Amino acid sequence: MSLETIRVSPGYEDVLPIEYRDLINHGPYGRQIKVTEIGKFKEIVEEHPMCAGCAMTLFIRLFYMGIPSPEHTIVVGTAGCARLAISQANVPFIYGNYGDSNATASGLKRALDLRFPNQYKDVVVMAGDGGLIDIGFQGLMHSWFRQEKFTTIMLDNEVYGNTGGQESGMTRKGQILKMAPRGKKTDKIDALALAKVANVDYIAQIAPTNPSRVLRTVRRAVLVAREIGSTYIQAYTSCNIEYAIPTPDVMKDAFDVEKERYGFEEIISPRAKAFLDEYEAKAKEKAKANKAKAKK
Ligand SMILES: Cc1ncc(C[n+]2csc(CCOP(=O)(O)OP(=O)(O)O)c2C)c(N)n1
Ligand code: SF4
Repeated sequence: MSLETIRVSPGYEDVLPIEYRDLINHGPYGRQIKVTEIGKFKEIVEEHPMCAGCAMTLFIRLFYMGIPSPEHTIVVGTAGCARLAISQANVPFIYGNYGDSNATASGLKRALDLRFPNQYKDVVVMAGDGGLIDIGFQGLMHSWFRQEKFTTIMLDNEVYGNTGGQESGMTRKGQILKMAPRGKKTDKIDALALAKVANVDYIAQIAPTNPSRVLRTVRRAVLVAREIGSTYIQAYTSCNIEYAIPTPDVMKDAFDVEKERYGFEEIISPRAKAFLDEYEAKAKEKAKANKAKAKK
């Protein structure tokens, strides 16, 4: 996709649904969105069949606001709850087999680099904890060891939500679930430590309690993957159904879990840090200049 493929051919404006015209005229393409603009632009995901109040949908919505170039991004997903929303988004989506996401993304990213040598194309894997740390573990680790230049986002709801509550490697020890009635016997896998061992260039742990921070984290991860190497975001996105969290308490749970054991953390390699410092300083200068220009 590119801005040119999204734009309506002259003469066809009237026959396209208003939603599409809105997307072109008021969508987030070609510019950087701020959280404070919610309600004033056409979002990339507007409808989805996920459970009401699911924190994963909040994260996904914010993700699409954070990616630096939605018009040049492809998301790779797999079986699991997230794909119900990701497949409705106005950003191309590839549905890898359950467990194949990081292998699919590796091939895709390499092919895109060959096909579009003068245009960056961002690839992001967004999948559940089961899809990445259990069945997708081998593909995940090897993509990191090979330093493939794409971002992996684990939507860590600490359960197989989509299939009704089996334990995953990311479920905590002792946790009782519908399909783990005796409680999980082993510890939650430390996926952040695995990413460190594999020298992933940008690693972040986050809960969706601070929307601006989610946008910045997503942006940083995608930019580092674009220029430097593999990046990984592990996002706590509770499953209110399988963990029986009453809908009004979903955000309270996110704040509580963040405070207890899921605090915001960024681990950035020296080369990624040097890149981000320069990129963000330039972006700040540009924003300042634009503001001064607008005042005149
Ligand atoms: C090869 C294969 N095995 C099993 C399944 C069945 N399946 C679909 S979704 C899912 C679990 C999803 O859990 P997770 O990846 O943690 O995502 P969540 O639904 O919790 O977001 C399973 C086992 C499948 N689709 N393909
Ligand atoms: S089952 Fe859980 S993770 Fe899946 S959509 Fe429902 S609340 Fe969200």
